[in-house]
Amino acid sequence: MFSKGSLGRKVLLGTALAGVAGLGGGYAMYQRRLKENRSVSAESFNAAQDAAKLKEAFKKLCDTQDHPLTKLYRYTTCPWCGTVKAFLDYHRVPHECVEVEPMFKGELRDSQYKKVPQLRFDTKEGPGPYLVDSQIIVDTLADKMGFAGQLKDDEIAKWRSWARSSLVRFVTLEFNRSLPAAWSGYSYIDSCDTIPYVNKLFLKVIGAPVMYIVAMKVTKTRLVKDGLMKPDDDPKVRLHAEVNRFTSEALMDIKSQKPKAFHGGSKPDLVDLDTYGVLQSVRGHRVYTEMINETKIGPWLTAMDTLLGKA
Ligand SMILES: N[C@@H](CCC(=O)N[C@@H](CS)C(=O)NCC(=O)O)C(=O)O
Repeated sequence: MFSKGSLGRKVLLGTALAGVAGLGGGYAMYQRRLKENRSVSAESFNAAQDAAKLKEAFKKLCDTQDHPLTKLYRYTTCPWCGTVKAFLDYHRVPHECVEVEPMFKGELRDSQYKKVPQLRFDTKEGPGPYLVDSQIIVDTLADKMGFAGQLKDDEIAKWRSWARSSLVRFVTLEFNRSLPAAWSGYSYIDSCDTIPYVNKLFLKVIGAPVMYIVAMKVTKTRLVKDGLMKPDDDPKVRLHAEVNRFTSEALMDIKSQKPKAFHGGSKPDLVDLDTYGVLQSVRGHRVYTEMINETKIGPWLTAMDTLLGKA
């Protein structure tokens, strides 16, 4: 098509080289990040916090006058962050969300633990102790707030584990099903005033291809290996089937075989909060709209929205 040495050929070659360099750079960054993320475990980081200050914070979590200045460090599109946000919103725990810029994570510079979600219980005097990892956060707060019984229930554990592993993976795969889809997934960042434009662009150029590759090579491979999908399955069809399974099985009263408003019965329990939280990671996105229009989840989502102050 292009003659040897022509401008078209040079541009094509230049573009291909830039693409390979970009992907190579993205992969190197991804590997470095994985290493950094694994350098401190959530358990050891939590254990190193000031226990007396944490105890004090837990005592006053919902105190309308004297509560800690609780900060939730999160990515809007992180499903695990969604589970913490849902818990805090439902239980009216006063908090402020800090949107972490996903490329350089400058907002986490004071924390040695590099994943989100993280809670920090600040006081008027200054920064306070952290509690990190979504399951540890939700379980710890549930225990402190009088819901320890739910943590011992096998049926609740089964559906929470489904929400936190299978559902998260199906949502991630459908969200990043193609390169343009992965790119569009970062559009939420455009409305974050705290994130500089250059970071936003960098995030899309490097982050979207990396997320696409991770979804195809890691998330899909695990789902296939665990027997949850076949290699040729359409991710959207599988996601919708899982969501419908939630409505027909988790929202069904086992004894009476009648549908119930929430897994928890007349009010949500940790299954409802975790599942809702995971799905909030795609709120406002095509994936969310299609789920509402093409599955049976709509009425439950609307009921949850009302209780969590989103309606
Ligand atoms: N088990 C952790 C998983 C948290 C997690 O992997 N969060 C992702 C965002 S969805 C993260 O922070 N990844 C590290 C990164 O972005 O560098 C939890 O439940 O909190």
